[in-house]
Amino acid sequence: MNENKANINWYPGHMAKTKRLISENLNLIDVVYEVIDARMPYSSKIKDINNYIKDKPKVLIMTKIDLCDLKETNKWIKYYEGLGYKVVGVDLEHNKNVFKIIDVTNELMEDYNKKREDKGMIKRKTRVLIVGIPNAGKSTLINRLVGKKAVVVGNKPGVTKALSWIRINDELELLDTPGILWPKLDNEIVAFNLASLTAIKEEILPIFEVVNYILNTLYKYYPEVLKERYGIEQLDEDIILTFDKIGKRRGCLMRGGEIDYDKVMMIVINDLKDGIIKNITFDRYDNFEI
Ligand SMILES: Nc1nc2c(ncn2[C@@H]2O[C@H](COP(=O)(O)OP(=O)(O)OP(=O)(O)O)[C@@H](O)[C@H]2O)c(=O)[nH]1
Ligand SMILES: [Mg+2]
Repeated sequence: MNENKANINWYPGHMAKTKRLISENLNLIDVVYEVIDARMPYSSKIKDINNYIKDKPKVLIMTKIDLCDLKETNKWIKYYEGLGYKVVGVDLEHNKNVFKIIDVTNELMEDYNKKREDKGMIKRKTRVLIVGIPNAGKSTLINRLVGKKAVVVGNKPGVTKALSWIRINDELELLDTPGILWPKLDNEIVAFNLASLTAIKEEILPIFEVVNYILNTLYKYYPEVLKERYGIEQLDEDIILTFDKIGKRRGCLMRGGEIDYDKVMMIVINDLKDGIIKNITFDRYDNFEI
């Protein structure tokens, strides 16, 4: 893959602004929910997060468990637990394990609440900040916890535009925030994982390179998916030939019978985006140098 695709300086002003607003609100916060995508437990974790959420108690929430390869993702769960994180995996599509988060939050607040009680003070609402990369499922998580559609969600990065407080019940209040990244996407694998799994907009990286990366990654770790979905047993040395095969199989033909490559690329991108291709984890613990 092309070396100079790394070091992508893509850090829009609204992300810097969100970070500033988070810092300004930090003194109101008791607990932080750091939301990451179970299909990329390393790539989707904000690299400089400790710089601005300091030492607040944290819960690491892995969304999209229903779409991941649990065998691989479990290795990352163990890794993060080993670092001292409280990790909760959730499937927000089917509302699984969501209330485990509340139990963990209550555990984190137990000492603090006990101290208040001992001093004769009334129990205070727990205020939680939710942070994570774009499209990780932060707002969906809030809707699940509140039990109705309280905030706007969408299957593309950049849906939430402003910070907003949502009351869950008398004991819990959540601060939803827009997705953020870190200033330099200097690790090529991380950048391509983010693009492949809908955390950064398609146009940030060349779409051809992204699709090439997706096909190569599937071929390396999940060859059966390529076979089932696209009838491909082996990638061609010239990836265009593989595009041709996908195009023929999926009827992406232009007038005159030529392959419509834009359509082929969108089919692959959308198969991941829509969760049609699942049971996949692109970050491989065994191959990573952290
Ligand atoms: N299959 C599946 N889809 C999920 C899960 N969690 C979130 N999604 C989907 O992921 C997409 C993004 O959800 P949002 O809640 O809008 O993401 P966000 O983190 O708030 O994104 P921004 O506001 O853009 O930063 C939506 O299409 C959700 O339905 C999950 O656990 N499983
Ligand atoms: Mg959102």
